[in-house]
Amino acid sequence: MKRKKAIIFGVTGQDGYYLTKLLLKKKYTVHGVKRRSSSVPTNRITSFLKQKNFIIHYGDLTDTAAIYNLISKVKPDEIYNLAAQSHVGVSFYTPIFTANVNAIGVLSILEAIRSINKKIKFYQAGTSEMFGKTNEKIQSEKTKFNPQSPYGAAKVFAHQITQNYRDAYKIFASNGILFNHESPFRGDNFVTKKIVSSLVKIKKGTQKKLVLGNLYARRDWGHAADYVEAIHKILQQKKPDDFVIATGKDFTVKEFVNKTAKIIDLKIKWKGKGLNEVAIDKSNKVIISVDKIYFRPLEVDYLRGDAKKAKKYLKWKIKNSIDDLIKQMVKHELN
Ligand code: NAP
Ligand code: G4F
Repeated sequence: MKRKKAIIFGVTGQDGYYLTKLLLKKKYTVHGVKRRSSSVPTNRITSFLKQKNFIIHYGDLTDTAAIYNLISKVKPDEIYNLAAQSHVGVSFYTPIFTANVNAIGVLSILEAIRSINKKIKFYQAGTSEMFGKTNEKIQSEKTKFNPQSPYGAAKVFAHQITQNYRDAYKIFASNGILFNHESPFRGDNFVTKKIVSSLVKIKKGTQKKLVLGNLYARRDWGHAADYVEAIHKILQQKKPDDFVIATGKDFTVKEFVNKTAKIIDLKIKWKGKGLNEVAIDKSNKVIISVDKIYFRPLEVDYLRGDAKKAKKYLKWKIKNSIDDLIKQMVKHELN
């Protein structure tokens, strides 16, 4: 059988690593797109670089001509757009860059598909941040969007333009609406990675303190390896559609800290309130504190997803619990 060809924009990121691994296992030829950088951007994907069915190209979502030329040259069956300025907090400092990449970049891919070959299937990496400030305790495909950041607003544009191109030009274009997903390969400045990495170092005695922002935000945290399986299944459906991918369980940042501390057997006790809240160790030393520098101008207080539709139509299953996730992240940090 002929190998399928996929382009992955955002191949050097967390999900790029897991999706490449999955597609190579499924006998795809994978064309990954990396940006030029002054440091090595391919750290996560070094294990794939020598495989003959993995080909890396330079590109950038802000370069419409480069996107067009790449899609014309590769002639893929499927395109997965995972590329984004993906940090919500940073999007308040770089709102125009965030919109250019996360919104206009998506339109550039869709325009290229429209003019090169409407049969190319397209996946857009949407996010629970699009729900933003919501009154619904659990969010599904039917929940209204109310984004609270430049990141979330740009992703709403991307989601809706993907639907427009699907309806107007009959392109197989689908959106995932993925809730937070983490892994040992998570970027260093996301809260789960920061917590696990810091607490492991504190336990080893190589770091003194962990400083966090809002301890009371609630998130629905899953494992990236499980979520890329859903991403792939979304493009294998008979018809293009949109799917929420989530665990349905939510925890506060503080609960995530407590779970991690328990797993690495670090005894902590919380005291104080607000910006003065701290966690102390058994010798009364402050090892966790709060600083408003990590608070955002607007916060999304809680996110918890309803993935019933994905479970029913994609037959998607969660393999890793939050405890499995933390244990894997801890093991990776210890190594
Ligand atoms: P990530 O680790 O931050 O990876 C983002 C990728 O996008 C990296 O490969 C990055 O390249 C690339 N990128 C950034 N700007 C680009 C540009 N201008 N042109 C081309 N590529 C660019 O993010 P992730 O966690 O894997 O998430 C993947 C996608 O899912 C993102 O679109 C994110 O917004 C979305 N999402 C993530 C989650 C989550 O919880 N992880 C949840 C919902 C949706 P560099 O390596 O060079 O920076
Ligand atoms: O880990 P976070 O930065 O992830 P956030 O903002 O939820 O965004 C992630 O998930 C989205 C899906 O819902 C993705 F679309 C997005 O690309 C990204 O992957 O922050 C989680 C929570 C926030 O409420 C934040 O305010 O943790 C809180 N937090 C508290 N202290 C902190 C910190 N976040 C970070 N990054 N660093 C802190 O020190």
